[in-house]
Amino acid sequence: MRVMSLLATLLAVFPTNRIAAQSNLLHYTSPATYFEEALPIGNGSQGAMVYGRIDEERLSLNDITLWTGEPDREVYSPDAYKHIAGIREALFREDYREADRLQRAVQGHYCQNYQPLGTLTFLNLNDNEKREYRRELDIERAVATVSYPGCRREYFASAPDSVIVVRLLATDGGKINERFRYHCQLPHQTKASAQRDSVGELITDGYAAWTSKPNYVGGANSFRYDSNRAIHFRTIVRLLPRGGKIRTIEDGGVEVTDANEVLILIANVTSFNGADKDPVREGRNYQRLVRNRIEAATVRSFDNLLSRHVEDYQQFYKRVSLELGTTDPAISAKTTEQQLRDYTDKGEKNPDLEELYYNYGRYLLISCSRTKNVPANLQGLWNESILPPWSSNYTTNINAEENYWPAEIAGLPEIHEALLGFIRQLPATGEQTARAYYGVQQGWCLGHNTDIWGMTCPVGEHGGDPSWANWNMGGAWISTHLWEHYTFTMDGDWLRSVWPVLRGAADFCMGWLVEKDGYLLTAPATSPENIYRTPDGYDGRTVYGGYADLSMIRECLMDARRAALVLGESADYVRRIDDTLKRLLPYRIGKRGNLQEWYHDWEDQDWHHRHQSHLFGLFPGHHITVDATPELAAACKRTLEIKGERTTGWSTGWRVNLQARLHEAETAYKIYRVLLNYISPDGYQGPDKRRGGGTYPNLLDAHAPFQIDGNFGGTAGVMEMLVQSVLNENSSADVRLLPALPKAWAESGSVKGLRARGGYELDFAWKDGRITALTVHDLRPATASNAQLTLRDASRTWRVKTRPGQTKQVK
Ligand code: FUC
Repeated sequence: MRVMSLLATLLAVFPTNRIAAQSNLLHYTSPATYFEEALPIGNGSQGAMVYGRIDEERLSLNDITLWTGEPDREVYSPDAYKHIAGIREALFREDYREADRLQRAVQGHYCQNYQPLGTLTFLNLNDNEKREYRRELDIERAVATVSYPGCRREYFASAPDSVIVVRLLATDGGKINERFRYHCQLPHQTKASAQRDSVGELITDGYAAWTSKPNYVGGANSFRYDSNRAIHFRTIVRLLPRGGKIRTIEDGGVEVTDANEVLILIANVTSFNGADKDPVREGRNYQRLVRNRIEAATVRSFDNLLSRHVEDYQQFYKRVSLELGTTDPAISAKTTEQQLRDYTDKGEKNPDLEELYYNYGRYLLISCSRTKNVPANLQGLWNESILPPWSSNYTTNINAEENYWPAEIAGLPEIHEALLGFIRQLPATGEQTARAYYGVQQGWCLGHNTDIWGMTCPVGEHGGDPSWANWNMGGAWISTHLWEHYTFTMDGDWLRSVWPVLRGAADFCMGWLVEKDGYLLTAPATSPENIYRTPDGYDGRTVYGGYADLSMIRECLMDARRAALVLGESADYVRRIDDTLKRLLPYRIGKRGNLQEWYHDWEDQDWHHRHQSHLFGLFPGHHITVDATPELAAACKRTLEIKGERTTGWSTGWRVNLQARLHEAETAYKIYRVLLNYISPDGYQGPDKRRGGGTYPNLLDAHAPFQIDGNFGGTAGVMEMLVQSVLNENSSADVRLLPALPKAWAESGSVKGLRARGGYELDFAWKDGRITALTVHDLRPATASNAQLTLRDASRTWRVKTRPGQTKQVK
């Protein structure tokens, strides 16, 4: 956005203090009616959805550690493993009905629910005009603003000061007159106070249910409350007016009148103290902590809080910048929502919007993933419901992992840490699950869901559909993140620290495989959440030799093998893995030319099913590639053709990555555009409503409903189109530049700060699809030895020798 005339247009449209580039700004001309229009802010632990309403503002608040439940200590079905032999027998005599029936015995309890914290509303006592209304989210600074005649409001969530900050500033000679109230759906008490016309507070104490079930089983009736159990919290909303008066009002609120400015500080702390700690008896001293945070933030000025926040946020956000082309200023001048509509309906060319969606994924991840051992959940951290869809939990057959696909490539390894730390805890319950449910004596495993308590058992409570409930490859899948983190950072000390976890995941896989017809395979197996149709017309779930399991096991074992070599683990162990890999049932290509999902070449009940887990080896795995296994890559391509284009948000995001790995530039781009399809807010019922997978007006991903995984899948997909990398066994790295650059972005573009496996950061620019400038930064630990890096684009190859700390311009 360097063109002068464009700048002039922007100035006219946004006469604010500063102008964010279009690829860093969401902007609207009306307040949010629905959640899917509101703007998310977050400091990685606390977050808010900002509606930006004039008459009654609504700020929905969250704390990423507020969940129902308690530590997961009891094994729900201790004898479940006894049923495995019977299921296997049923399968091997091809009695799939019986296998499906018996699978229900191998199920445990459901996971807990992520909970909303509360809502701060402020009722405007002025009769403000509604003209010239603007609502923006500047993702370069992580600040939301709302302005209308008489008032300007700013909102941000500060990580260094652990508070959400809102400032209401009277403009145009007006005054602030507002009534503040706090609402909470959980058992709670709110106390309002006001002192000496200078400070008011709303203090809320509350607690979550000690147990609950997901919306699709127990619903609201499953919630059990006991004030002596479960996660407790205290929220303090401190109101600091400048000028005017402050007083409490009858119904528990605080009123500010005739103020020139009101600074609002919001802090919350829960008693959650780790997955294995009782949140009451061993909980955090949340009441003291929250008081300290509020007092410490109060000492700072708004400007100081803001500058500390921006500096902190930008240390992550500014690591990457991306230019894919220039948008017509007439298009940029439209609101983000209108741009999204026109992009969808008119097929408008809008590289700034494409960059914005990409950048938004980085913004969202930084904003929701900075809590030790508590990763971004199904909605990041933004949730208003006590019964959120799928509990807003961690679903491990795609969603939890997809959230972190962009982390390493976008230069956010610290942000990945929330998930990596969480994975480290899983063996604590996962070893029990391996023994009790599967009779596997070594290693650990993880089922379909997990929660803040790190539960690992298969869900379903003996009534869940085996297509999702019985899947047990969560450990194999999620552990690949450990190796990925190593390949990007080359931090051997770190790898050693997680080795028992990675090895445990691999050990479970090796203990779970059985031999049939001379090959190792899993039995029982399911393929997330797909259903096959046998030649005699049975629609079944349970199989032997499912290829999704095999692809995840293959990848997990390959990672464990590489890690064992790096760490100098015993040769016997490496040999055992090698032997297992050799005997794994090989992939097969079905009669449609597709990569087979089932042992037999059966029909799918629905060929357009959203899951594509058997393509795991192509992405996020690495063992199917266009160069090394071209037939399998072609079968993956065919599978995706059969599946078609219309699917859920997360599935669309995944497909961008899959197509990028296939080097199918135009298809990857087309699917990225499908991901950016305009979808109406769920509550909107007008005749022109749009439903399905895509993107809501606030650019959050529509499954639908809202799930954040599609945002992260899309962000990862853009990077996968621009750079792909592998770490070779001899520690050299191969980087493919512009492996799937579509025509729409080919003319000219640049990217700064993407990371490559082997421990590198890359800056490069292109013209007409060819690299014109390339810089490599060697980020490996200082102790690493010199390394060899090979980079290539469609027409050239560069070989670079580097040492740690070095920056090289490649000619
Ligand atoms: C998996 C998916 C669903 C949804 C849920 C949270 O079960 O199959 O589509 O995303 O997770």
